[in-house]
Amino acid sequence: MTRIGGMYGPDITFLGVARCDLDDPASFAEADIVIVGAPFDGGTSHRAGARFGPQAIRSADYLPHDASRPHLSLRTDGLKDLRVVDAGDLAMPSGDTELSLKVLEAATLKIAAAGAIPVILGGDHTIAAADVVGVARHIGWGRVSMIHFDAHADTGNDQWGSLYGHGTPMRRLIESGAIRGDRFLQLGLRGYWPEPETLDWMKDQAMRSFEMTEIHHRGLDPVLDESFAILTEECEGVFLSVDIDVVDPGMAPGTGTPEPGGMTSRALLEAVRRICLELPIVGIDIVEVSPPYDHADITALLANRVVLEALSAIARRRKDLTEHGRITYDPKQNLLDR
Ligand SMILES: [Mn+2]
Repeated sequence: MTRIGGMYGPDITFLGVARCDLDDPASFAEADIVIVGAPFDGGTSHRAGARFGPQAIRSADYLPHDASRPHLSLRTDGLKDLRVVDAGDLAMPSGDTELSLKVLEAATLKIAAAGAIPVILGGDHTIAAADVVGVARHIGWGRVSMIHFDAHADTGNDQWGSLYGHGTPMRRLIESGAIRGDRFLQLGLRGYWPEPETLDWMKDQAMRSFEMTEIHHRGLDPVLDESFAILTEECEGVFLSVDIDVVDPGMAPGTGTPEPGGMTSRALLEAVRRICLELPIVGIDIVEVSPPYDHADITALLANRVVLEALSAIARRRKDLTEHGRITYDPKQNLLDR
């Protein structure tokens, strides 16, 4: 698993953060966050292209790539207050799913075992069947809970006969016991899939899935409050999986299976901020950004900001807990008074 840099394109890091090499433990031994690209799109059921996601997410920005981003609201710098390194892309040939998933699982296990949080840039959602497993092998089997943003449940039994694909990872995670069904939260589901038989299976697992229409009528914060209580019970940490197609295609067009009627980009960023502030995050993936279908980098920019929002909030959580023993951030306070 020698560092290959970019599997597609130049060897750049996320907004200029330092490089690391997963074969050289010293290069990430002190890291808080290890970013890694998973440029795999062999599991897409419709339009491919997410293999180009990691590079687009790393570079989508208009400021210098100087490894510094002071957050206007949180008053932390996620790239400086935390020790963030980028391992480059993993060698994940889209024609060999099993090999690709094996490589990714080994990588996230290595990162978690080093005491860092892996942040995986996808790739299609197939990769969740591996990146979460690597983290669960370290934290504890069934001891990691999941908060999953997506238009689709991704709980299919198989995809055209294949057990692995971007429509099936969540079923694999629950079947294996890596994540308990009753600690598996989904937000943003909508549209015309899956079929009732799969919804019955989800119910049997005691999953909690918030349809987009429930979020629309109840509001995001009550739904997050309800989710947080479940996520922290009998679990050591929380994995955050963000499929960019949870956001409305009008605000995230660059994706393989767009579904109208989604969240706004603002709502997603607010949710990611609260999750990373209030919960003990042990892993993050951001998937399904497909640059060939993007326009003006809209989708890649949003994914880049999801990563920054998460890191800024994790930095604020650590600072607040160290200095005050509790979260002191108040989103209603004016930025100049914080
Ligand atoms: Mn998905």
